[in-house]
Amino acid sequence: MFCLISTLLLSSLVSAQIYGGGPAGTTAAATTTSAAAASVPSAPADTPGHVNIDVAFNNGFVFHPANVTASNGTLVTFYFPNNGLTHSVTQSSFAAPCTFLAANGSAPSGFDSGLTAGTQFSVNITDDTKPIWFHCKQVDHCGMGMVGSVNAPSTGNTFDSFQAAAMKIGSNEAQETDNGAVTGGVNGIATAAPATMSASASSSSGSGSSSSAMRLIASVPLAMLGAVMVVVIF
Ligand SMILES: *[C@@H]1O[C@H](CO)[C@@H](O)[C@H](O)[C@H]1NC(C)=O
Ligand SMILES: *[C@@H]1O[C@H](CO)[C@@H](O)[C@H](O)[C@H]1NC(C)=O
Ligand SMILES: *[C@@H]1O[C@H](CO)[C@@H](O)[C@H](O)[C@H]1NC(C)=O
Ligand SMILES: *[C@@H]1O[C@H](CO)[C@@H](O)[C@H](O)[C@H]1NC(C)=O
Ligand SMILES: [Cu+2]
Repeated sequence: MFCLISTLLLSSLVSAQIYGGGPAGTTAAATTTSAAAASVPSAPADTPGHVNIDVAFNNGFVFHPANVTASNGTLVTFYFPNNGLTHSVTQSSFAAPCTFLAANGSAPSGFDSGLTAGTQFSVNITDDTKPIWFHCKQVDHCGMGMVGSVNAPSTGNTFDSFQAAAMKIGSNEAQETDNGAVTGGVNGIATAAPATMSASASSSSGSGSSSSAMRLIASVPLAMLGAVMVVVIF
């Protein structure tokens, strides 16, 4: 009888854990997701000199955060998920949100990660007094509002009006060619093409190590619960 009750109790615990049925289950489910996502780049918390942005956050057509402030010398790093769909961080202009910023006279072209997945891509801010506008060049993403800005003004040409302009283009967005990564940029410089991120690469950026460690620790109670379950049932 006692054994039956504990088994029932445990199975409800386990299903709560799998389906996120209860408060404890929700936490456990979230932990499982993070642990499983360890091979998928996910933006760590910002640290001094590093601003981190999730691309396609929660599988949405968004950058998260989409509007950031970053001073000269700050490395803004984009984390691309590896979920079967490629995205890009492609510099554009306020006037043409969904169009790659081409070179013009002595002005260099914008940066472009090119369409990519499971990688990270960094832009070093070189003039924080001027805004950087960017979008995702994947078909229709820009027109769905997948745009972002660095150091956008709080009035006038704001991030909100930039995103509204992109969404006004909507599905009329011109399909862009993808020629891979373009380094360089205007008001910010990408020094390298997107690179595959490993757990150790994340640590060496100085900001990922603590969160990776926390994920490992957080996964321990889950394993223990599994062990306890096995002992009780068998
Ligand atoms: C950004 O570029 C500046 C100027 O080249 C350099 O001094 C700085 O170290 C770079 N920042 C990072 C985080 O690489
Ligand atoms: C190129 O730069 C000039 C001078 O700043 C500007 O008038 C012109 O509109 C620019 N062309 C494009 C295509 O942005
Ligand atoms: C950042 O660098 C740009 C270009 O050198 C410069 O014009 C600007 O004043 C710098 N920003 C600050 C806050 O010093
Ligand atoms: C975007 O960020 C800038 C600071 O970089 C801020 O001044 C502005 O208010 C923000 N705009 C929106 C719409 O959040
Ligand atoms: Cu996209």
